[in-house]
Amino acid sequence: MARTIAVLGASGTGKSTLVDRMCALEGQPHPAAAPGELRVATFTHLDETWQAIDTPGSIELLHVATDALLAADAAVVCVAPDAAGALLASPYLHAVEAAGTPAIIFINRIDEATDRVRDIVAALQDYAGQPIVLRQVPIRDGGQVTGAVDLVSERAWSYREGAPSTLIELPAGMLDREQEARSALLEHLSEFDDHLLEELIDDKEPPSAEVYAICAKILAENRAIEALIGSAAHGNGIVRIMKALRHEAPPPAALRERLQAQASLSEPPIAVVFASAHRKHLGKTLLLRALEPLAAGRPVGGRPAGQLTPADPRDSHHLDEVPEGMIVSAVKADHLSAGRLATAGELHETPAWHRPQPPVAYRILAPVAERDSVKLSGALASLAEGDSALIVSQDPATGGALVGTQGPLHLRLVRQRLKDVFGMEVDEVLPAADYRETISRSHETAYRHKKQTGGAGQFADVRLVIAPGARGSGFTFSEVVKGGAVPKNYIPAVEQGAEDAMERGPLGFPVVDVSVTLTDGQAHAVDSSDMAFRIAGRQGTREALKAAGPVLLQPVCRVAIHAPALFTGSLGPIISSHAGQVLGFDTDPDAKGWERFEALVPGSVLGPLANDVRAATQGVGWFESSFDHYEELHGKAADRIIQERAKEPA
Ligand SMILES: Nc1nc2c(ncn2[C@@H]2O[C@H](COP(=O)(O)OP(=O)(O)OP(=O)(O)O)[C@@H](O)[C@H]2O)c(=O)[nH]1
Ligand SMILES: [Mg+2]
Repeated sequence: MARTIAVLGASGTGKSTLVDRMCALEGQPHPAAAPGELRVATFTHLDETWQAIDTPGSIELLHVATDALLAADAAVVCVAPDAAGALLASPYLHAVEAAGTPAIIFINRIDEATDRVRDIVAALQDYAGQPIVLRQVPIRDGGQVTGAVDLVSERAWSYREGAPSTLIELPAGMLDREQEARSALLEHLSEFDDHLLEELIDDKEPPSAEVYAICAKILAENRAIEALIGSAAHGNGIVRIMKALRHEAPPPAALRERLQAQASLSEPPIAVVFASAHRKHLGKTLLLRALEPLAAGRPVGGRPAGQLTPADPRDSHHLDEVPEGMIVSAVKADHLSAGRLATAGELHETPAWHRPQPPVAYRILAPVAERDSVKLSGALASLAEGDSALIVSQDPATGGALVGTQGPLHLRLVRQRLKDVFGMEVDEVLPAADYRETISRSHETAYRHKKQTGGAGQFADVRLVIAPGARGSGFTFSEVVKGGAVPKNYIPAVEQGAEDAMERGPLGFPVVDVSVTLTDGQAHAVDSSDMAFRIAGRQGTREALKAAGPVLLQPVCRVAIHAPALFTGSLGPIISSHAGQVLGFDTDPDAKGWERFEALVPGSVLGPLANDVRAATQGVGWFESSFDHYEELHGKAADRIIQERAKEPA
């Protein structure tokens, strides 16, 4: 039974180094990571098989970290050894909490620590729903951390470069500090265990075995997060964290039950498909984790799971049977896709916590080479299959391929994959905001369409009144024609013509909130036709629109910015600088230590706003936006948009 850990945390906190070191404990080689993708490293430790999923740290790739959580029995959250770094750890603490994954915090780079470990833990606690219990304290010599004391066993260890630590006497002068930290740990733990509480009240020393058992229980039940310290680069604290995982990480059955409950499945899933990559020459390769033994030919989600090989891309030997807990890659499994839970017979959606944040940046992509234009949407669709945060659609205004990403780094990765896998280079364009136009006053117009070319002529005559409608009313049409001046059967054609004119108004944008009334007209017994009346309706409406004081409408969006509470104060001025209106803020129910800040902003500023929010929140803030209403835009800003639009082809 192979257990799996997901290693996540902010960029540069040493996740990859930690995974490499874990593999190195028993001298096992590890595969290299592809940029932006998760890496599965398999290694043994004391006769047990482990799989570590190394994830990229950029906040724009948070969705890759949550993919890993789909397949993880436990998570290791790597954090920097300074209290200020807690902020950057917060998205990962929230992700782990939402997923319900038992977690251990690894305070890495302890060789560089300047802050006290308890201050780091206190800072992290601001963002963690569960209590964080510190299991080790550093031994310092001068400014340097030279080892760690285990607060359960009360043993002191001296670090050695790239080698397991050696047991030493607890340094003189450390006893008080160690005792204080141990009391804090026991007090924390006693909240979860009545027997321990009684022992503490009676002033009895609890045996280490009992304390270890409580630690294992609270991790498995996900009631607290333990914090360990170490230095991945120097190989310190690696054995210690493996020891904690070995004793405390739950078996795959716990993940199976958790996913079943979260996704409300009537039977337990037998596998989870948590990632996919499109590889040149190989096609779609999926990573799936067996949550039950998969005997040869056993269907996964209705059909056999294709050709299975070990997760390590360098090992291509074919697997007939897959033991419980093992991660494998599957090729030629066309019925499967990433982000699915499989029972034997069916495929199901993953739980809600696995949904990525909405895109923060939109671009229209166009292939550089003409011949690629038909291939682009297919290529993007297959990339989106393995990238839950890549949202692909068609730009309604231009028909181009509109991609929504988590930011510039994510977009760059998408472009790189288009190039590497599909050999396609693309240009990117910022999509225009979705402007509209309307009219500011009523106008009456008469229009006669008359043509005499050769045989049959064309004749239609209409009198139209157009008037501004209420905001949100769109286009309405009515008629008050008396005495059949325009025969009934031609009236739908006039309406159609008027509607045609709404597609692009005199300012160049779709027209909304206008009512058109047909009041009178004339028909000709021979030359009138639906087509003639449609043309008259269209041209008449166009002329009327021009004369009715057209005004530009800009979309106004409601945004909910999610950011650490610390930064909420700086969001108000940002909203004002974009001509937005603050609606208010509240604590974020899904993210401890964060707030949800609501505002109305013009749709045209969503792009710059995304950058400003990132810049003001050390990169971790994000927002959701939805269209709210249209409002009139006048003056220079409007003129500029209208002039830009006039340059584009109709
Ligand atoms: N001093 C010190 N440096 C470390 C330690 N662990 C990792 N590093 C260094 O920190 C840098 C980043 O380490 P990585 O392991 O690549 O960090 P990561 O978390 O995988 O980063 P991303 O994959 O970019 O998210 C490397 O130069 C490491 O050598 C440590 O314990 N002490
Ligand atoms: Mg890394």
